[in-house]
Amino acid sequence: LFEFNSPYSPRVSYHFNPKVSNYHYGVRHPMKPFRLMLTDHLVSGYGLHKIMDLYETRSATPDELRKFHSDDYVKFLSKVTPENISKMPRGTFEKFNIGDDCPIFQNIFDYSSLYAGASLDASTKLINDQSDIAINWSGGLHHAKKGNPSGFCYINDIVLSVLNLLRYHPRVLYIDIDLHHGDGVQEAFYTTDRVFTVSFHKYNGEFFPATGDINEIGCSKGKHFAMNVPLDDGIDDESYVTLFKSVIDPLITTYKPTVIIQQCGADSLGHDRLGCFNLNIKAHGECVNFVKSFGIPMLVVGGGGYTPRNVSRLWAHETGLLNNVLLPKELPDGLPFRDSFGPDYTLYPVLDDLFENKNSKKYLEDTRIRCLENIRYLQG
Ligand code: TV7
Ligand code: ZN
Repeated sequence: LFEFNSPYSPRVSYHFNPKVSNYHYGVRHPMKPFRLMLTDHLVSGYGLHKIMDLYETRSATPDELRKFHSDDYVKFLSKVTPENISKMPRGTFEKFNIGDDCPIFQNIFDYSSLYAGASLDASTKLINDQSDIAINWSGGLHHAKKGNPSGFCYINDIVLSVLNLLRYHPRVLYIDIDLHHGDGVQEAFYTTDRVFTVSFHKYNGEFFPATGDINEIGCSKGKHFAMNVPLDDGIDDESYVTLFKSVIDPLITTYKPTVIIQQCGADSLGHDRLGCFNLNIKAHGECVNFVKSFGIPMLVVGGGGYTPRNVSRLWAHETGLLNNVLLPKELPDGLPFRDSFGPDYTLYPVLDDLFENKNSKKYLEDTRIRCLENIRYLQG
């Protein structure tokens, strides 16, 4: 492995459970937990498992889920099956937002408890100072609400982890680079100054979940402790990374978080099945590496990502970066599912130029200035 020079050599823990990749949302559903298996194969194929602490994770308990989610929702999720859903009281579908986005599939509660348990384990490693960076690629399901699932997310593992971290950390910074707005996390901490949430996402007032306007900045004690960076189709590497760094640098320096959670949704990459941005793997990774460079304890989670081969490429690359390793473009020998990575069979295929960049220089500059103004309020 080629280690690059860095003044910071974090202790990295990797939290995974091979079982999570076996659940199915349904044949036509874009969310494929199978992408996690591809990711784990790339990570171990490149030998990264030898330089990190590996933890096979446990399920979160119903009591742990209830730290954020309502009693009746946790009970519903633990009881519901594809067979009994039709026999539930009238109004159940509507009440719990069940439908195409959030279907009831086999063992849905085991799936949700597993990815949530992994994020909880990872956050506990940070609290106990047993690692500097804890990774859970199966987590990052940022849309789930207190009383219902939303946008492919059933349990909000991020909110649960933030609540866990808040027991010991005075200030938590949440950074979300998924294509979609991190609405569930923003909503949960909208009125507190102990959690700063910032989300970069596609926004036009309609695109799911239709929130994340630049004017959403938090309220009461939380006013100025939420930030939204709405973007249009086709944003490219240079504009995204420049904007990201120019906002995150003063934000970290001013807010002085004691711990950072970064959601690394891979649907902001070019060529994503549900996406409309033009980011390449290295640009997305540069955002993660930039946050790492501050040397603050980090919980790193996954999120969206609907072209499985690119999701796994991205998260393997980012696992490398977090370990001060730049993975070579040649895929490891004997990689299971090698066929998935054709026709180029490399780690860094070109993913740009599908969408015209609709973010003008002027729009990006205005957005940057609005964000910096929001940060200035923190100093007062
Ligand atoms: C974190 N976009 C989650 C992102 C959640 C996005 C949506 C779909 C979709 C669902 C399918 C499907 C799809 C081709 C794409 C308004 C609707 C339109 C359902 C068909 N194909 C994350 C959620 C988003 C389900 N939802 O941030 C089964 O696209 O736009 C919507 C809502 C109503 C419901 N219909 C879509 O990345 C993990 N859903 C095919 C089969
Ligand atoms: Zn998304």
